[in-house]
Amino acid sequence: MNDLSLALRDLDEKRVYELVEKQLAAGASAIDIINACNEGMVAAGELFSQGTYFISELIFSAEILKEIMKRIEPLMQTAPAGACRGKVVIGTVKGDIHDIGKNIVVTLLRGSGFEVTDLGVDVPAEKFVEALERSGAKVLGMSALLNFTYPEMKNVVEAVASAGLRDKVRIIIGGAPVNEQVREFAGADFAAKDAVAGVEFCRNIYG
Ligand code: B12
Repeated sequence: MNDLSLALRDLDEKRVYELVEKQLAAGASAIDIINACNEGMVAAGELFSQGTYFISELIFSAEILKEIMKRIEPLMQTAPAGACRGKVVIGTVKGDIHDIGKNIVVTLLRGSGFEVTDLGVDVPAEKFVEALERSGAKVLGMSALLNFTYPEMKNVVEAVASAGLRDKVRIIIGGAPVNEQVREFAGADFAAKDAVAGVEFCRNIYG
């Protein structure tokens, strides 16, 4: 972990903002900053599971990260305004309200020229299906950070199949604990290790 990850883990708000400015001035990209923050958030999560941090500390870590995102979001706009590379539907699955990672994916996708329907958090399967039917998107992204929401991802994949859309829509999943086993369990096409991998996947689908 670098200084920024450690300062975020320790919830040293003032130092976090100073380090973001320092690293940007030294040439770090928005993605470098996000990756460092991600490590800090995972470490804060570990302190929570060990009982050192309480929910209030997790809420505070999320507030700090949201402030950082306000600062770096403008740096994530790489496509010319008005470009449309393709459509993507995305949301955090039912039962889960974590949205910082999903919002980063949305910002990166929009910044790369994709038209994104962001359904928000705690999204039931039928809402994903409706949005796919309405938009004609070829990619569905699901975010999930809680182990117990894995069956819900599978449920969404099955709902997409029941609506007759499974061969038209590629499904990606993401969120810190998501891996190849979860992908297989859910029946998704791709498990993204981070937001950049998700955007790459969408680029490949839309050529
Ligand atoms: C901040 C936080 C919260 C905040 C969320 C605020 C918000 N608006 O999102 C609050 C305080 C509300 C919260 C609540 C809870 N949390 Co919480 N939380 C976290 C924490 C510390 C950081 C999450 C985060 O924002 N990370 C930073 C972002 C940038 O990372 P990310 O989400 O992984 O996203 C990146 C990639 O994964 C990827 N990505 C994410 N989604 C997607 C989707 C697609 C399609 C793609 C392509 C890519 C992609 O892109 C991002 C950038 O690369 C994690 C720790 C961890 N290990 O992640 C725990 C953690 C996820 N929480 C946990 C728990 C237990 C809870 C609670 C149940 C606690 C409680 N007792 O109430 C509740 C659940 C509420 C609910 N029903 O959802 C556990 C989950 C354990 C598990 N695996 O099941 C964790 C792992 C902490 C821990 N170690 O115990 N939490």
